[in-house]
Parts: sequence; C-alpha cells; structure tokens
Amino acid sequence: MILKNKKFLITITVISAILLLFSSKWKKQKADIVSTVSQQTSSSSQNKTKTKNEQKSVIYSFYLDDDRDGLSNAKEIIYGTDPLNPDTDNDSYTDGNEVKHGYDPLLPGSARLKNRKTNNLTQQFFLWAQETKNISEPTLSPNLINEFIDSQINTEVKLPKIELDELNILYLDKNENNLEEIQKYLIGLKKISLPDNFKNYQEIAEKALNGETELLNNALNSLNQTQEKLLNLAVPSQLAEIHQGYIGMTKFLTQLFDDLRNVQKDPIKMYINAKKGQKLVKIVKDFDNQLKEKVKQIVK
Ligand SMILES: [Ca+2]
Ligand SMILES: [Ca+2]
Ligand SMILES: [Ca+2]
Repeated sequence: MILKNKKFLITITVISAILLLFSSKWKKQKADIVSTVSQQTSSSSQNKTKTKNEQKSVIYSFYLDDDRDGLSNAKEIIYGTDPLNPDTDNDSYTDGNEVKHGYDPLLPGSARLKNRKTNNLTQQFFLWAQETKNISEPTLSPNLINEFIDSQINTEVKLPKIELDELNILYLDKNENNLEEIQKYLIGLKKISLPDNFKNYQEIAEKALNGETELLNNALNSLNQTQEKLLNLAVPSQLAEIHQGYIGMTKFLTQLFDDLRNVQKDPIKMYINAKKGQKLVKIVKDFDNQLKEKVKQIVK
C-alpha cells in the first residue's frame, strides 16, 4: 500500500491537541485559582447553617484563621502546623508570630524557618518575599509569584528517559520503504488521545485545592491508559526515537498532575508546573514536526 495522499502526512497532529490544557485559556485563568478558592471557602464560612462538607472545605483558606494565631488556615497547612492550636510547638510563641519573624513554628526555641530541611517551594517563596521584598506576611500575589519563579526557579523541562526495550519496535528491512507499517503507525498514533475528563486543568486544580481528588484521579487514570497505548503501539524502528519522546512527554505530564495531590501544602508548585506545561506544548510540537519530516524523508 502506498501513501497516495500527501495530505495524510500533514494531518498527523498527534498529541499536541491534548495539551490544550496548558493553552492560553489556562494561562489567563490560573491566576484566579487560589483567590477563587479562598473566596468560596470564606463566604461559605459566613453561613451559620453550613453542612459538614462545607465546614471541611473551609479548612483551606488564606482569609480564615480558626485558632486566631495570626497564621491563616491555608498557611497552617503549608507550614505543617495545627490549624486548631495557636502554639503548635508549645514554646509560648504563637504560630503566626513565629512565622512572621522567621522562626520555625514546629520547633521550640530559636530554630529558624530557613534552616528547615523540608522547605517546600511555597515556604521558599514566602521566605524569599520576606527576605528580599521585606513583606512580613506575604500572600499568593500573582505578580510576586511570577517574579519569584522567573528569578529563583529553573523551569526547564527535562523529559524522563524511556528505554528502547520498553517500546514495541518493528525492526524492518532497511532497504524497504515499509510504507504500510509506517502508515499503520501513524493511524494508530492519531487515534491515541486523552478522554475529555483530562482536559480541564483548572477545574482539576481547584478541586484538588479544596481537597477533592476524584477528578484528579480520573485524569491520572486516563493518562496512564494513554501511556499504555503508546507503549503497545508497534513503531517502525526509524521512528522509535521520536516515539520515545512522546512517551517521555506522557510521563512528564503524569508528574505535573501527580504534584496536584500536594497542592494544598505547596500551591506554588502548581504555578511552576503550569510554566513547565507551556514549555511542554512547544516540545511536543517539535516532536510532531520531526515526525512529519522523518516520514517525508522515508516516503520520498
Ligand atoms: Ca491559625
Ligand atoms: Ca496554629
Ligand atoms: Ca510556638
């Protein structure tokens, strides 16, 4: 069978379509996520007849401070302190007072926050804002977050390495064109995409911030299925290297989504991952172009 129609090659848009989730829509909306969630939770708290579920969701708020220790409920989760105990380490200094002055609210005495071995990115962000911006009680302001990420964080995307023996490679006679196998591969690749439940990153992130992980789990399952399909798809050896890249992309994407499991403790990571996601879109487009070029060379 011969590739009669050259247009066929142009239509192999492959996986880039599924990366809509890091498109401009997400870029515009992501800044609002944290404030939206905080507002939702703070307004529901004003309702005196709130249900148990609503009470639970109020736990994550940058505006509420249930134990009145000067540290918001959300920051208590970020620093690992007790949102219902004003002095978690029982050293007579409140959690809020300790954080404000750079002391570790989990260790009695004069241990400094910056010496914590387990500072996550959000804790690092707050420390950076305190030390270099002189903001004693920093918030998740989008401008400040961007400045922090641009000046402090390496957002380079490094795809995980996939071993060739993990792939289903067709080793074909190099003197043949093997057009039929290539066409089969391209058709198979085109069919592989992610189900719709994967595409709304904003909604998934919002739910995760509220402690609801059902959508996230569904998305990760879908992603896993996509990865399995890519691993099982028979790929002609000439195209194996590019195919490795596609699978590396799905593994990287899995990591970006998996990080949402800890989004309450480390919301800054979500912003960093969004930047990485945007870079990933470009990388996948490059793969698509490489694949088109390679197929053109073979078909010639
Ligand atoms: Ca508090
Ligand atoms: Ca507390
Ligand atoms: Ca204390």
